[in-house]
Amino acid sequence: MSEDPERTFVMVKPDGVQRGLIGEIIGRFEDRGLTLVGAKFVRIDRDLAEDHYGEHEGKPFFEDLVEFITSGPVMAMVWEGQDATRQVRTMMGETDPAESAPGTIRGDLGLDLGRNVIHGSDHEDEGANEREIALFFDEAELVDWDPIDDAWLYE
Ligand code: D4T
Repeated sequence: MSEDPERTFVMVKPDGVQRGLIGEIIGRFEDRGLTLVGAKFVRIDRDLAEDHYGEHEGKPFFEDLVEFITSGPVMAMVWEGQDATRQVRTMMGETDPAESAPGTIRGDLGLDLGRNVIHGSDHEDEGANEREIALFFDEAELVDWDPIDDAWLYE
């Protein structure tokens, strides 16, 4: 295991679910060497959506955002690994898929800002991980385990 493992919250949004991209996205994180420690396939209700996107309340796109994120099921996950939050954000690309580099999740799988396929906790927002993980998961729903390839992933 990494000397300094970190847990980060990731969610395949309703567009990613509807487009059948859950497997593709999970595969990218597995291939990178991150470890899945929690997963939940759920339909978010309005209260949870407003909590999750609280920082955007009052902005012009807030209503559409809440409407969209509650419009169908999402795949909520917790991934663990060295520098996991920042690495996941880099793998996701920019908020706007149109500005995202090829090779990133949004750069390969999306085109429109309002349909950007995936969410990951912001590594520049102190405490975002803990806050978002706690919104979606109880501690007992997160699984501590040791993948057999750890010794080959970390020096
Ligand atoms: P999320 O939170 O969905 O992972 O996206 P980001 O962390 O990359 O970006 P964000 O919080 O700034 O935006 C949240 C969400 O709102 C949509 N959005 C954003 C939008 O529809 N119009 C806009 O102008 C902005 C800035 C896209 C992502």
